[in-house]
Amino acid sequence: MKFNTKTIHGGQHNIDPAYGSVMPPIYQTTTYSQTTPGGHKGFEYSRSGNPTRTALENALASIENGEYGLAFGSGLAAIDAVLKLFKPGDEIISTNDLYGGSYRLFTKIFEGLGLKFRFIGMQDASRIEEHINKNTKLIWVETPTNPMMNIIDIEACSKLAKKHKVLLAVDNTFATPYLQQPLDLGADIIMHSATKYLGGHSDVVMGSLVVKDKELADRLYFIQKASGAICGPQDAFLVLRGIKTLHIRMQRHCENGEKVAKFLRSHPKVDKVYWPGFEDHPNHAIAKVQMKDFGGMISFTTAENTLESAVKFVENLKVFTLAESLGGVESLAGHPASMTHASIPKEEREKIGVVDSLIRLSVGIEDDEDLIEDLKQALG
Ligand code: P1T
Repeated sequence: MKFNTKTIHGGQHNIDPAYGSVMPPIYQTTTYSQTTPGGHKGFEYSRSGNPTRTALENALASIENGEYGLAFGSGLAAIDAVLKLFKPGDEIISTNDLYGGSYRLFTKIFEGLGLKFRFIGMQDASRIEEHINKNTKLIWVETPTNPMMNIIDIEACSKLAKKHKVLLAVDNTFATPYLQQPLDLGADIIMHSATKYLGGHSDVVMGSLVVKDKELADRLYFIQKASGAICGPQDAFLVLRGIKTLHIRMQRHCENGEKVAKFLRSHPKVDKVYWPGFEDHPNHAIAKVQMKDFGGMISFTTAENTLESAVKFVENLKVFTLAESLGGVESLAGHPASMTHASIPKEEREKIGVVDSLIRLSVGIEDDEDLIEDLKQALG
């Protein structure tokens, strides 16, 4: 089955044997009756399993070319489950350019529990190997990175991970399986903030994991059940519905993203524009091979290069909404230094380019002329 068909039908077999409803029912239930202890129809308690969640988890596995999907109450809850695979003393190598909340979870929670993190630039994958030692258990990749839009070579990371027998996890939130399929490139775990493009309508907070390996899936399922950070059935339904239009939404996000990136680059009040579709983007060659298109996420700095100019710009927007998050049908603008990446110390974030004049855009699927007109008036 091709991707555009999988988004609609993938993993959805015999979803409602009772009445044949085309969408799975929302099983808003805590528990399931048993005829005798253990005599149930596959579900006993909704933390360990719920049919609406299962329908979503099967769809997630299908669109990522995986075998097993797991849905959680947020993207961070999904990352938390991955980190619980490890024990004190284990080391994790992570990209140094990543969502601020992931960085906060790594450094403020899991470092305290004895895991050790090394944050490094991964744009040149050959530099990762020198950080691997006998304690290394996981390489954590986010690509494109949030918010600097760096591209990391997943296949090169996977070769290193296999050589050293460590796991490779890819946060696929920005790209989505429409643009890149990390399991096919050798990754072991795909993580999503399903809050973003998978849900697609800014009405759900959710996270997911997809894997191919049965033993890894069993360990993650045990953590999901034992720690309990699951999503509810109503949210599972909404994300399942979102996934059905993922391919057409992504196509438009990419088209609008390209127009906005080119417009920004030509504007005198804009300094740098970060978007992997530009031929002179340092990782454009990898993006071209690894991704189907370049996405609708763009970051840029103002020509004035001051906090005030960035704040003034976001305050002047009318069609774009100033808000955290991304990946919904509506266009959003964010100021990473004070919003999504405020939990990264200033010296650390400035080293990777998250300066006070940086603005991040999640380009939505509105009419591109209205979006460009809005940016023009706000810059003016
Ligand atoms: O917000 P939550 O669903 O818990 O997902 C966390 C997360 C993980 N990974 C990436 C790449 C993310 O972008 C996020 C959440 N990001 C935002 C809220 C944001 O505005 O960047």
